[in-house]
Amino acid sequence: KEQKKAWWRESRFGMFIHWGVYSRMGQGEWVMYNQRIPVKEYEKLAQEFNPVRYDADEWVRIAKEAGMKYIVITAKHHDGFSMFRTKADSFNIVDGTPYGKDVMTELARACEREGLKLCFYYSHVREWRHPHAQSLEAIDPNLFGNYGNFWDYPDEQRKNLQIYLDEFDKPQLRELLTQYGPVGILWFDTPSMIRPDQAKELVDLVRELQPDCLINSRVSDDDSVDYDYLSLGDCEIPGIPVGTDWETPMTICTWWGYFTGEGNEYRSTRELVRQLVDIASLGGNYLLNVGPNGEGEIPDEAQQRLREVGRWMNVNGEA
Ligand code: FUL
Repeated sequence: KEQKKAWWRESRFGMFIHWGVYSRMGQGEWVMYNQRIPVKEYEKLAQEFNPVRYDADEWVRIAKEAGMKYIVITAKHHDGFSMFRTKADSFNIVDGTPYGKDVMTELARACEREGLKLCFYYSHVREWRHPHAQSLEAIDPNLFGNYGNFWDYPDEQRKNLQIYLDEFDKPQLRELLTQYGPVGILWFDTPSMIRPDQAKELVDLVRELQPDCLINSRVSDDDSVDYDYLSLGDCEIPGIPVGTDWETPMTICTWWGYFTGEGNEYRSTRELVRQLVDIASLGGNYLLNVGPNGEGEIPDEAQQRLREVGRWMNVNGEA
């Protein structure tokens, strides 16, 4: 178990990528929830998703030159759109868009060529498209509709998370772990509402298919579920050593998914380097996010900062 974590411990720095059909709208990955967009309406976005400027080699080059050693990309976020080839559902990049190709195949190839680990973010509980994904209301009636799709599916009592897990998570995890070669991490998000026994079913599946694949702690809130390292809260940097393997998910700007509106501030290169040093000195990993646009490009502001971080790494980073 310790052995399989060696690459991750040595890595220290990874690239997080939030990319999906929402990227076309430029309003972040929560746009469906924030605007209460009905499923039928949201599905139309896929018909216009055509990221012709996507170049996996270029993305991997950007990550590598910044000194990053692994890439965690959103295979499926809360909106339920699959950015990979899947039989579970046609709302996916291959069958549901004019682009018609599996972006993960290219990314897996490019990562392998350059020696970076490919890892998948997977939203295993929170989902706005599937009628059986629950909202927090299921555990507390005061939390009406919280983070679930209550506008299309208002009747919380009829929802049964197990159906969603069986119809989606399990077949899709199987696909993600068999279609692209070795997967570095299955980055689960977010644990709310999943029972420990249900989370264990997912963990067992990952262990069975790829015993070396790491699992982050967001798979479950329950400590009896066997994960490999702790994901801290979004953008959380601890002040003291944590005492176990941990990672900070951080955004390079205000949002995770591509955002063009007001109030999206990029962190300065100085701040990014500072965060990297703080985190590494406390023994953690720094997972820094970029949000490519609907065309498939990593925004210039992000690229420029990553180049500067890379220059700093060349001088100061460990080989
Ligand atoms: C959160 C998600 O809700 C955000 O959209 C983002 O993916 C972040 C890394 O995790 O819980």
